[in-house]
Amino acid sequence: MKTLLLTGAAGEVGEHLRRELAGRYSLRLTDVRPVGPLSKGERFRKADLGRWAEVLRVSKGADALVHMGAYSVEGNWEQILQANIVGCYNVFEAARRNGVKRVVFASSSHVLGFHARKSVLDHHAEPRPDSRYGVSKVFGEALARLYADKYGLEVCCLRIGTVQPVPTDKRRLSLWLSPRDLAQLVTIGVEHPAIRFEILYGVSGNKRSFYDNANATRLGYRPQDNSERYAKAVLAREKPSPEPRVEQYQGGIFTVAEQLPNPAAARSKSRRR
Ligand code: 15L
Repeated sequence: MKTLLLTGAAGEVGEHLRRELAGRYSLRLTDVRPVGPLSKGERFRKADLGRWAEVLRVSKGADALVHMGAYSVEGNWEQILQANIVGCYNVFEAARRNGVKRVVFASSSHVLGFHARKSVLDHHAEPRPDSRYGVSKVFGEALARLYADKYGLEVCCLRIGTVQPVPTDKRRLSLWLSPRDLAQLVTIGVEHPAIRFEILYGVSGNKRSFYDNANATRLGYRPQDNSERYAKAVLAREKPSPEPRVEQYQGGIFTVAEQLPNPAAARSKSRRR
């Protein structure tokens, strides 16, 4: 059984992954916060991704790194810098130094947030980040590319939409990723023999998707869920934003996050990863 290091294990996405991947991998969990009760096959080691020595230590001996840990909403520059720029660098560099060949990197739909909602984007789309958070994920993808080209790391970047048990608003009907579809994508990222550097969209098979996810289909992704079954209920309670940019762009509230008294409120109903 392969050993995976899961960063960000205490976050919402981490919790879903732990449940979905249980029994299929030996899971080494890490986070700055404590995780919920451990199951069989799980082990926890606390680490701050901004601290090099800690990242080097927890990643030793893993077969693959599943890097979900991040400041996962818009934040101030210091927060983003530490968790998502320094932290991400530490993870890739630790993979290289420890000889961990495979990395699954949680990128985000927010690398593309200033594309219009009516666009359908494939994996060659030009990055148009909607926030400092989105910029940090573009940085992560660039780092992934560098480590793949220069050091032969095998990296699968998942541009994750919103991981939730069910989609909660109109924008997320286009971005929803069910926990079991997330697990399928992570498994492809860990197992697929042909991965060198790939960008896949982390969304379910949503009818209203913002994306053409042909690259994921090519690697065998067959989503089991589609947000459409929730569309009627979601649209019935949807209240459009008075701010036109929120409605116009794929990034929604992230496109105006700096104007909010608390930018982290741009997470809107979704918890930190
Ligand atoms: C993300 O990338 C965030 O990590 C998550 O907290 C949600 O806010 C999500 O995007 C979203 O846009 O719904």
